Amino acid sequence: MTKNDSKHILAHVQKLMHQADKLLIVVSDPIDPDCVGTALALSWLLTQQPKQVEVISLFRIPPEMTDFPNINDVSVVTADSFDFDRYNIIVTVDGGDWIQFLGKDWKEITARIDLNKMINLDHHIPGTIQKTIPERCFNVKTSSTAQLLYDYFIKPSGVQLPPDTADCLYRALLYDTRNFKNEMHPGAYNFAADLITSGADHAKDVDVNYEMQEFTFMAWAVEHTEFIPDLQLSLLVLDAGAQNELEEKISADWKDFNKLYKEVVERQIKGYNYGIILIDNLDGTIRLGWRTRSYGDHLSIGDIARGVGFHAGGHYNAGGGRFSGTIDEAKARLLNAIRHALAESAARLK
Ligand SMILES: [Mn+2]
Repeated sequence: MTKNDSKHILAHVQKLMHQADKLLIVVSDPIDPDCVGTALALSWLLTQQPKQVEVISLFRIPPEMTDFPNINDVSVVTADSFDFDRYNIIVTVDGGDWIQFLGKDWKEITARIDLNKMINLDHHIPGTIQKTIPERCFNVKTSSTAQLLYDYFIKPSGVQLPPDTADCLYRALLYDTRNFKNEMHPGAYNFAADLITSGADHAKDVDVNYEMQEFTFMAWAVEHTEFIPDLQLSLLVLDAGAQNELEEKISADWKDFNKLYKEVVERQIKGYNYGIILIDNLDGTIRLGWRTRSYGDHLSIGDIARGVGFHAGGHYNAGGGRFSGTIDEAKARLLNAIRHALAESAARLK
């Protein structure tokens, strides 16, 4: 997208929102501080104008999000019984793929929504939404979708943010950058400074603790991680047997508790630049998650995964994907492709 395209899209998207009187905002899976904070702040901004706005999630709110400011303003709904026709405009925030907003039945759901109503605001590598509605996807490489919303919508409008909305945006920024560590694109510190001026409480917002289950998961996972030094790779494979163990050790919701592992293990061990998790969804599909060290010239795990049959998206250094087939096949394909790509880049450097 050129700068000119981007300007044109922004103007188009702003006009569509301005003309609408009933707007729906949809948050993305994973339900995290950025999608929720952005959705709530956009909802606040539109309500000032004044417009009717509703924020929905088609996914359950995970336990670590239950104390997020104003989280009760997000209604959890099911797509089957939800009437999308009631709204003039539907805004999807912080995700590039339909599946992240509408779930795995997204094809059927998008077939019954008027796609001319849809807008996407995002800072990830563009995915399936961009392919369908390119003229209504406003995508900028910012620290967070929260920053995109602030820089291009809130700040230009000149309105004064209330402290609780500033907290929502500040928590989004802290989460997506892992407290100013990753994805610090231009403007991120100015954004933070403006939020503090508007009343965001840094000490409170940064005081996010992990559930005990996070530590239980990490201890178990470290023991079960394969460290493959020649591929600079740590790999955690969660097949049916591993999942049974985790269910007994933690609970049926064990998937909610891998954030600490991802942060600590996947890109912070010397020599291990790539961290990968493969989870058997037990429905013929495999879920992929990856982290790459942010600094340095590293392979794109997203490109590699797409090259061997995965659907993959997210950021260069942190993303996720899906593969149809067995977990052994997913693992073999990925490791092979990474081995090849590393050999190729080593040969290039010679
Ligand atoms: Mn984000």
